[in-house]
Amino acid sequence: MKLSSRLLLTSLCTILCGTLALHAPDAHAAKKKKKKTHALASSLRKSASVHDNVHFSQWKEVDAFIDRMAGRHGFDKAQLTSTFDQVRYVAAAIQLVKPAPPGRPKNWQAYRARFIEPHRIEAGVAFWDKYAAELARAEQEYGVPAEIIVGLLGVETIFGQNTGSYRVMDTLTTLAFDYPDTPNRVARMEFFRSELENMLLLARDAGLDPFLFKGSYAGAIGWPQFMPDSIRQFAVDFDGDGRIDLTDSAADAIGSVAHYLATHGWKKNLPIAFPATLTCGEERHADLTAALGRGLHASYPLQDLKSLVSTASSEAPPNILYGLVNLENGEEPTEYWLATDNFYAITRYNRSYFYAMSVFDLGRVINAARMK
Ligand SMILES: [Ca+2]
Repeated sequence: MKLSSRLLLTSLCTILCGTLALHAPDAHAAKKKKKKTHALASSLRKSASVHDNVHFSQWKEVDAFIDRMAGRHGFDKAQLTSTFDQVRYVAAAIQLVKPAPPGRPKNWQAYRARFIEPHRIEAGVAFWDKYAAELARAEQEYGVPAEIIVGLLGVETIFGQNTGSYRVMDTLTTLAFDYPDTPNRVARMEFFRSELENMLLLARDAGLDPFLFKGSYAGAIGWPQFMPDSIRQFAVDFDGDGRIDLTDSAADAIGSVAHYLATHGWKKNLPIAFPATLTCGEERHADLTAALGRGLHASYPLQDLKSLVSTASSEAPPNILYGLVNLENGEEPTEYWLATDNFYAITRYNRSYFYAMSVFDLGRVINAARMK
């Protein structure tokens, strides 16, 4: 949802905990990491204090933004200036959007281990049991299976456990006007300004104080971590209480995720992905690279991929289109999958194969645990 980039979508806690978990088998490494985490927290605190005196309302670009909000949407300039007087600079957001240092190879199994783990699976079973009726109704209305909605809400926030505690006005304003110096800085600032605009419109339409909205360091809100623009466009009132609340209503979160996927290409009853085995040799390297580089959509008849990969599963229907997905595992062999447009619909939530596969996988694992 444009979530794409946001969609970092993971709270600071998830990231830190996930990183720690990766090092858990080695007590020494874990201890070292813990020290490092404390050092990071301490440096974030320090840099936060450096910026305690930031007054966004005095920034020229913020002033221009206020003018635009007044001209475009009829906001009162004095009122909006007073709103930006209360915005606090979030140094942690700046640190967390910086790209990871290069060098570490992609590793699907390590990524998977952060999300397909006992705590999340147990929480998923309880969530599914509690909201079985809402999940069934969402599946009925939007064609998105409960398994996928459950997998997605589990990956995003462990079913509402990690929705983020930053004031969205603070993080969005910080990122919109002081994004760090990266190659895509201009585009990212434009993105966050647009989300800030949507945040203010969302609050005004709901008759709420914009500072009441809490979210991740990147401004993603509630159980499904929707950005303000996605809330305005795709969130639904699924419990029928007359308002949309993605933070306190699991039903609204369930309906909104299903509606989002349905409007981003999800097709009812279409399968999602099938494991595949590479069968071609080095001589087909160029064809393999071309197939992997086709983009986030299914464009090959099954027959066309048969010279590159085989699928053990006889279930892959021959009459639909597929894309070829690779999940790299560091030094270990890469996993290959045949993906349908429903797999790619999940990437519209977050443009990452790892992300989409973890949603698919977590949903399946929770479903299996529930059947036991
Ligand atoms: Ca509602």
